[in-house]
Amino acid sequence: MKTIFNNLHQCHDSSMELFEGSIVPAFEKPQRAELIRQRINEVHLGPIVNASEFPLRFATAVHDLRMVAFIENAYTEWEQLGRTGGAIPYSFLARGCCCNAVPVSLDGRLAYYTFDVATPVTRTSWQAVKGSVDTALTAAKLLHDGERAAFALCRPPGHHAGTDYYGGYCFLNNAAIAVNAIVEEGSQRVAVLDIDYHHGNGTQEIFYRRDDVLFVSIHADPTHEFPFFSGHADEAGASDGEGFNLNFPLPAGTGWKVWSEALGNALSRIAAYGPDVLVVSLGVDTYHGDPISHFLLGQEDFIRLGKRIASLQRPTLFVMEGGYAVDELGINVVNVLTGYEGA
Ligand code: SP5
Ligand code: ZN
Repeated sequence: MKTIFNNLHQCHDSSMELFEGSIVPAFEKPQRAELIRQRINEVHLGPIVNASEFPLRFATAVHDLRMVAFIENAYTEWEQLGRTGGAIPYSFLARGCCCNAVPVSLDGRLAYYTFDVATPVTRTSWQAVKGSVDTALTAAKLLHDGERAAFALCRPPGHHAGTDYYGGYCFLNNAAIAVNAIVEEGSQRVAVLDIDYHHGNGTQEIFYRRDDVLFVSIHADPTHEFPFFSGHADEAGASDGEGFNLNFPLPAGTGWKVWSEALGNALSRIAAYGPDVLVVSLGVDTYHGDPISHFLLGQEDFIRLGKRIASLQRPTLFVMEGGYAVDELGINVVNVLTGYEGA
């Protein structure tokens, strides 16, 4: 299959992250995309194609226009205040507040739009963020033009970004923007299978009231794991979307046996839905060696899961999300794709 790549990903390089009370090197770093690209070349998965540019309206069809503009311009304001480093909040919007107004000050708007401190806007982040959206849209276009499968090597990732908030290393929701574009191009039904270790809270929220997009996610139980406030089994969708959201929260220590049982159930639901297109939010932070996660999938399991996804026999768009064990990242990601192709 073809891979879509965008060199602009390098423009987002946030160097530092707050981890268990200490400042450590960022887990979500440019090397991730470069290593995946290297591995794709090593195993001759297929051609690597540069992303094309798409109008921003594809992003603002899914996200609040003011948030998109905020991400684009936050760093200019940050610098005008004489600050250095990445633009991050020092405060957050809490539940039960009386006023939902967007604050005027930059720190107020950071508090409003961001839900963690791991997603800093740097001087050039916007180029990478827009480039990542373009990567997903270019891959979606390939499917539209008749490819059976494509891999959008997106970076930064997207599935934690919702309509009007961002966080979890994600600014704009690449997968959701691609899904929405696919529906606008005429698909009646699109299914999203999110297999990142973390719940895809942003994607869930964006499609929660829609029945033309089925969202199915297998992830760490949010009672113990980030993003904490989304991903429970009883979140089934609302209004028109009721019954079109399906979560499989799993405990720490989950290995292939239990994980693949959930996958079987997820795939049954997707098969029953009969989507025109399947979009896979592909995180490999389920790997046993991942530095921030607690599932136990092995390198060979990623081949197995690729095969299982292929059994659906739907046009499939893989969109890169998380995975932080950099030494094995290329192997794990490409194992999913070769498992799919070899099935
Ligand atoms: C796209 C994606 O995978 N985003 C993940 C963001 C996770 N950020 C929170 C990391 C906190 C790690 N806590 C680890 C506790 C280890 N005992
Ligand atoms: Zn993740």
